[in-house]
Amino acid sequence: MAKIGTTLSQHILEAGQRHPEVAGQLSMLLSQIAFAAKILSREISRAALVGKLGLVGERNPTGDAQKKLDIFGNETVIEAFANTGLVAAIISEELEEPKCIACAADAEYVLCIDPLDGSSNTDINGSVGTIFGIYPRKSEVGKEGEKDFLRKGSEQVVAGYVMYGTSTVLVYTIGHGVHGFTLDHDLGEFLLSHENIICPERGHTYSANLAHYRDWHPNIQKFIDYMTQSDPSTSRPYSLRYTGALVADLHRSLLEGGLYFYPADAEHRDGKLRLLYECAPLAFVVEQARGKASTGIQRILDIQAKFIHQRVPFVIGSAEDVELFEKFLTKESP
Ligand code: FDP
Repeated sequence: MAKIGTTLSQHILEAGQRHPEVAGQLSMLLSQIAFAAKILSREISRAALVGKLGLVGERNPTGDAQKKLDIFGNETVIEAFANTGLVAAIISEELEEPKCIACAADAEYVLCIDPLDGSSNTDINGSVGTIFGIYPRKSEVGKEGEKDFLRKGSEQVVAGYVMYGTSTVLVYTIGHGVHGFTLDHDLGEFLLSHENIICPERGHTYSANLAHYRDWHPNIQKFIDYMTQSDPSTSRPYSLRYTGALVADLHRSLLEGGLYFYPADAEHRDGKLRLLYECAPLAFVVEQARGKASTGIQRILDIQAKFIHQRVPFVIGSAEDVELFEKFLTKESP
């Protein structure tokens, strides 16, 4: 058992000794994620002082207005990996096409990343995050590209997120439990603060954008009506907690139980969230912590991606809460 305060590097090293199949390059990959996260943490916290708040005036490949910090986050991640030879290609919310890394033609992995999740929160000093998922590379040398990413989330070997909130927390899984590290800014190190996170079987909060209530499937409306009725024996009514940043809302559900959902609505016919760099990595983390993640009908990690910026309806969190959402959606409501 590692001790609270163990550095991330030490923890990864020990995990590699216990699980040799994930040793070696994977620990270096996580170290680079942590390196990029430290730079982002610093820049997010001083963005208002160095002219990094606000919009760029462009839209990203899936149509979202880009913030200056979105661009900075994307450049930071790419630079963190550009000269390492660790990943052959990267897809990101901010990149139209996969970015092939020239010096890493024979790298063993590919990276899916949302450098700055919840960027609408940047200008109000709200929480934001980074989400990442790493897959073994599939393509032959020189043929890396989209095909490396069109696969199931269950093939991920590492996934996690960083939450830039009142503190900066990095949470990761290599398929053997979920562990959280808090950044000690003075030491410049991520230190173990949440060992072996287990998501409670059920919670008492839900996170969703209720502005879309009238557009949701009637069964989802019934779910909300049920969750907000009073019945102390089932912890109801559930309280609404919605920060506008998936990572922050998910972090709460992971630690305290509850669920987050973003279903299809009139504006988002396939849901809003992106399968490869938002839903699948978080699904891997939550399942490793004994929670669940689905579209409401299908397990997220079983979905075969069809294109890199694919969107899916999404529900994630405590196993019993997610199962209840699924039951309502499929009309087996109590
Ligand atoms: P954002 O667009 O600000 O990056 O797609 C990501 C996301 O934020 C999630 O982090 C967040 O939960 C959701 O979208 C917020 O969307 P709404 O503003 O439509 O509620």
